Amino acid sequence: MIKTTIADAINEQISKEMFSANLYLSMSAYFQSVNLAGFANWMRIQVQEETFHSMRFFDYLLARGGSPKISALAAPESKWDSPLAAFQAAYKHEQSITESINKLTDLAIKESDHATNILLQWFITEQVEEEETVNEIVEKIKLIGDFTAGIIMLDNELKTRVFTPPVIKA
Ligand code: OFO
Repeated sequence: MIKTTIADAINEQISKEMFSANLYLSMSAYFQSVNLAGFANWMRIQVQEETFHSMRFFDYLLARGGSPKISALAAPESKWDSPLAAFQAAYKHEQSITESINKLTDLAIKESDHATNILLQWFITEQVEEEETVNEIVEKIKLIGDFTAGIIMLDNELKTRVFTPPVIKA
């Protein structure tokens, strides 16, 4: 049976992952509204990634005899000044999620909850990838600058992203 302190922290993380999904869905709508269907597609796939993350915590909590609690979520922003501003906001958000995962890991170590610590190792690695991927796009947009054809080329590249459920090793 999982300790209440850990269960509460995991429930908070479930909400954060669900908020991430909503934030990226909102960004997807923004990109569609400025006719960047590839950027919009990339964000939609990100929604699936975040839903996967929240469900991983949800299922883990159930497996440990805890009770997932679904909380009300704040509304995400719905407008950004530019594709760069949106991706910079996504990068900043991912950094905050990394910090949250790190704090959760500190707690699991403090409470000697080895099983939760093992689960969190996957998320620690995943956050390295999340930050890297988003930052790569931020840097590409910066390189492109005002070159409209470059944005269209990047849009075409982002259009190809598909959701591949991560392979979880036992
Ligand atoms: Fe769940 O990694 Fe992004 O937020």
